[in-house]
Amino acid sequence: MNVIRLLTKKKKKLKNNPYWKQTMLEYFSFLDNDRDGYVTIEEMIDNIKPLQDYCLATPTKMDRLAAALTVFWGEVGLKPGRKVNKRMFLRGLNKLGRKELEREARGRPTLHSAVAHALFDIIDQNNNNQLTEIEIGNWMAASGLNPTDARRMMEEADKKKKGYISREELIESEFCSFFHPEKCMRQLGIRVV
Ligand SMILES: [Ca+2]
Ligand SMILES: [Ca+2]
Repeated sequence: MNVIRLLTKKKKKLKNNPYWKQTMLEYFSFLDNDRDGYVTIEEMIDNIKPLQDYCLATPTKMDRLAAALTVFWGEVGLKPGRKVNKRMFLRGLNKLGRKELEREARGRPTLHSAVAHALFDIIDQNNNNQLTEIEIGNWMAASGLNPTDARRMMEEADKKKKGYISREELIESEFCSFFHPEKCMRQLGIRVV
């Protein structure tokens, strides 16, 4: 393998993108609800429980999300009963990212899209395929975030100013934050080198 090829390969690693790394470490802290320095799949499933009340999600919707999360995070290394620290978390997401980008490039459904679809169905309380600011606010409150940030998220994701976020927009913006840090950075006005 020549040097140029090596460099290109190295550059593609998500782990080497400081913006991605920081975002994912913040996400880790957010997921590590009991603050013990580890995340587990059990903790992830626990974290989504408030959605049932805040978004009036049916048990079917909840089960679908739990199942999609189990597959997605399973590939990151979060198997039942296994504790994952920050380093393992980043390494696993980096590895999954490579596979997900391959699936995306081949036009195959990503594991991430299964999670995003299930999440969309939960946030979309009245099942009309549109996420309003109120529905997004409920989701944020269920996740322990400030529901007033719903407006900011609407402004970022609702590009055509329709007054709602579509399924495609949610999936795209979520996938982007996980596996296309360069796109996200550009959207946020951060210069990509
Ligand atoms: Ca924990
Ligand atoms: Ca709706």
